[in-house]
Amino acid sequence: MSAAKNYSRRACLGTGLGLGLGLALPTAQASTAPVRIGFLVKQAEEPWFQDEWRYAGEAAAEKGFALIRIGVPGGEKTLDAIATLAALRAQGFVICAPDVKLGTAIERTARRYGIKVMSVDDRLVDGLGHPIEAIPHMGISAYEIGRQVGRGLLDAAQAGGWSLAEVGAMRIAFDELPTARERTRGAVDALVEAGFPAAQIVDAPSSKSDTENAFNAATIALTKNPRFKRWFVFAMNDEMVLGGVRAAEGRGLRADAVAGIGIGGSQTALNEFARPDLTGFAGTVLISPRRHGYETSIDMYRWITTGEAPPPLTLTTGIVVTRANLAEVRRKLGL
Ligand code: FCA
Repeated sequence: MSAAKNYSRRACLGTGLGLGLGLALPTAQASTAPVRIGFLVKQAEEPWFQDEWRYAGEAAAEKGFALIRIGVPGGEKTLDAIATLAALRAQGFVICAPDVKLGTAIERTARRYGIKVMSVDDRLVDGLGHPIEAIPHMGISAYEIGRQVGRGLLDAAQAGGWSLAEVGAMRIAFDELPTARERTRGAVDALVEAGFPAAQIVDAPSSKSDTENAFNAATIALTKNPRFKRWFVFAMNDEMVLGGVRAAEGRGLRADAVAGIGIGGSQTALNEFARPDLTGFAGTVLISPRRHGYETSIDMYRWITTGEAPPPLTLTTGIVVTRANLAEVRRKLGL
């Protein structure tokens, strides 16, 4: 009884152990070796990753394992975090790494400590850039979701009565990340297949996948292409599309001249849709942080406790939503 009581609190480990590290200790099972699972994400400040952590926390509460959340903004932090997990006697972790090319180092480090690893969102690659098949992965069906973005852009143009001849399509690119490349390739293909002129697609390369860097990339692209009266904006996630939409606003282009469709549907999109004014952020493809946070954690828990490995590859789907229905669709999905 008293042992169980000792475990029934939420402990936060000191900052010496790493950034944003919180350890939720289980309320039961104090007698058996406690299961400890790490959940490492590259951009802890992004709402998508906050959501993933929240749903991983639900899995931890349900199964009674300790969840160790660590933000890993860079390569060194990532390998340090795995060492921290080993010191805490964690048996496994789920990771969205800051750079997929860390794949081999992550795999090797995890093996050295005897810790199980599975990836989420961004699939880890080896030295040749090939996916590491031995690491189970849950990601989004990037190409198909990109196509949904492309179709959503065309729908928005049609709803606004735009002539496609005056529209530039801005691809805010983060091409070093394979899932980002696939997402925007899907959007480009859907546009071109529907007859949108390829010559009107403009690349805006961004150095990071966040709003600020996308804003800078988009500002340059807009300055270089004054010939377009209206713009489509697409990218790998909501944060980057938002950067593009804000950059267009900076040049006086408002909702009647800009249609941006993101990917995510988390708080970033909810905030944008809650604004009283209509902006160029026309919609998003809602993806499931519950599947990516809760399901991966349960998969890892099962792997540790029963030896049954997660499926090698799971790709989740998305739903196109707008300002009018995002909140409702999220509610229906229990998000
Ligand atoms: C990547 C992106 C996130 C989110 C996730 C599913 O990791 O950086 O914004 O889109 O995939």
